[in-house]
Amino acid sequence: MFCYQCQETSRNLGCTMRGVCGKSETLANLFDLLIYGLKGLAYVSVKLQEKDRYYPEDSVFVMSALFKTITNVNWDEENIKDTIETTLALRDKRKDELCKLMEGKCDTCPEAVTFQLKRDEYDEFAKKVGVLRTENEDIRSLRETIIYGIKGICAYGEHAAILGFQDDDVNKFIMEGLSATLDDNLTVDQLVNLVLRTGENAVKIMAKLDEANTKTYGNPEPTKVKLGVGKNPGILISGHDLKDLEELLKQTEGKGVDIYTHGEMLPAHYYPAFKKYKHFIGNYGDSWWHQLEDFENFNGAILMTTNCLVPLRKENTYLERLFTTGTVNYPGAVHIPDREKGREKDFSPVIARALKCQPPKELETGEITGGFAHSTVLSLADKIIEAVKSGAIKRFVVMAGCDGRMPSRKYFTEVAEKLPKDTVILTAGCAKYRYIKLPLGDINGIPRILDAGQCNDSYSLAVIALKLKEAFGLDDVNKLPLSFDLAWYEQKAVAVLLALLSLGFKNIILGPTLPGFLSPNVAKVISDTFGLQQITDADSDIAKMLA
Ligand code: SF4
Ligand code: SF3
Repeated sequence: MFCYQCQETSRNLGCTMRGVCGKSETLANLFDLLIYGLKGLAYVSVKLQEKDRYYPEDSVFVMSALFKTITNVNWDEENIKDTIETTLALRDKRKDELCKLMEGKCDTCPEAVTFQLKRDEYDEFAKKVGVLRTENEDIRSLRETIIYGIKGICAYGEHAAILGFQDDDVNKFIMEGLSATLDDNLTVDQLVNLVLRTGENAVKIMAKLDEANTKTYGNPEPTKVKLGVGKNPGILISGHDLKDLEELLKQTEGKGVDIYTHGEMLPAHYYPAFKKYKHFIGNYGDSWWHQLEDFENFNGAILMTTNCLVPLRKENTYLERLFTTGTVNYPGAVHIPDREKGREKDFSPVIARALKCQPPKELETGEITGGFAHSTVLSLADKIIEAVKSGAIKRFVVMAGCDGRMPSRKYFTEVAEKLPKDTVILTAGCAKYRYIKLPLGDINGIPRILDAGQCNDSYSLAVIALKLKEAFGLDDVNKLPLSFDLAWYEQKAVAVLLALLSLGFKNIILGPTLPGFLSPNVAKVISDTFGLQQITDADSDIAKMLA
C-alpha cells in the first residue's frame, strides 16, 4: 500500500505498511482500485458529455463512492468491494452507450475503462493501480492534489445532493478532473491549471452546500450550546449530515431519548430548524479523535453519519451500540440503509438500542457559543467596520480546518491564547475544539471567537472577507486586516485550501505540517505563487500575522 492523503501520514512521506489512521493494507489497496474504476467511469463520462450525454446521477454516484475513500469514513472491505462492483457495472453500461455512439470511430480506451475482474481478483490487481503507478513525483503530486481536492468536493457535493441541490458545472468537473489524472500527455502547467480549477469548483460546491443548508434549515443564528447532560438515555450523532440529524430528531420526539451532537455535528445547533426540538440537548465531548473515550463515557447509542470514525479499541464497549449510515461503514456496526425514494431513513434500531442504555456520564458543564456564519456576521457589518475603524479590532485571524492527534497541534491553542485582545478569531471545522472553550471574551459585544460552523462553512468566512473588502473599498482582499492560520487533516481540508487559494487569499499559514503529497517542487511553486507557509511557533507566527 501507499497512501499520503492525510496530515498524519507516516513521517509526512506516506503510509506503506498500515495507515497511521489504522487502515489495513487490503483496505488501502481496495480504495486504490475503487478510485481507478471511478477514473474509468469518469473518462467515459467526459466522452459522453462531448456527445451531449450528461448524467448528473453518475456524478452523484461518484461523490458517494469517493467520499468513502476519505480518511476515517469507511472501514468495511466488503462494502468497498460492493462499491467497486457497482462502479464497474456502471462504467461498462456507459461504455457500451459510448461505443454505439462512436460506431467504432474512437481512440483506444485506457485500461481504467477496459479492465475486467472477478471479485476474488480485486486484491491482486489493486496493488498495481495505486498512487505510485505515476512514477514522476511531481506529476504524481499534482494528480493526487487534484484527486484529494475532488474528494472534498464530492463530500460537500453529496451533502448538497441529499438536500436536492446540485451544480452542473461541478458535476461535470468531477468527471473531467478525475479523467485528467489518467492522461499521460498533460504537461505540468496543464496539471497546475487543473489544481486551480479544482479550487474554483470547491468554492462553487461550498456555495451550493451553503445554499442547500440555509434554504432547508435557515440561516445559522448566534447560539449557546450546552455541554452538560440530561437524565434520559441519549443518542450521540456525529459527522456532517444534517438530513440524517433532521430525520433522527423527528423520529425521536417524545420517545424519552435525548439527542447530543459530537465533533463536526456541533454547528447543527445553530440552525433555526433544529431549535424547536426540546430533546436536542447539547454537544458532548470533543473533536473526533477523542471519541475513543467520549463514546465509552456516553453510554448511549452512537450514529456516525460521515467522518471521522476511528477504529475501535479491542476492549471497547460501544461497538454494539455504534450505528453507521450513508458512506460510513464499520465491520460489526449496524448500518442504517439509505432512504427509499420519498421516504425517511429508518432510525428505529438506533432508538431501540438507546432506550436500553444508561444516561451519558457528564464530562463537563458550561456552553459553547457559535452560529456566526455569513448572514449573522454581515448583519453585524456596521458594528464590525466601526470597531475596525476605531481600532478596537486590529485584526481578524481565520483559524479554521481540522483537528488531529499530533501533540504539535497544541500550537493552535497557544496561538488563540496569545493573540492580542484586539484580535478576533474566525473559525469553522473541528479545528475549533482547540480553542472554542477558552474564555477569550468579546470586543464591544462581538465575541473574540466567531464560529461559522462545519469545515464547509469556511465558505462563510471567505464570503465575510470578500464583503468586508467591498465595505472597506479595497481592491485586494489581502489588504484587509485578516490573516489565515489553518489546521488541516483530511481531504475536505484540501478542497477548502484550494478554494481559498483560488479566491486569491495569500500568505496562508498551514499546519501542523505541509501536505506530504506536495513534492518539494510542487510545494515550492505553491509557496512562491501564493505565499503558503508552514506553521513555526506561536509567537513567531503571531508576530508575522500582526506585522
Ligand atoms: Fe496514512 Fe492518512 Fe492514508 Fe491513513 S489516510 S493510510 S494515516 S495517509
Ligand atoms: Fe474534522 Fe474529521 Fe476535518 Fe469537517 S471531522 S473537519 S477532521
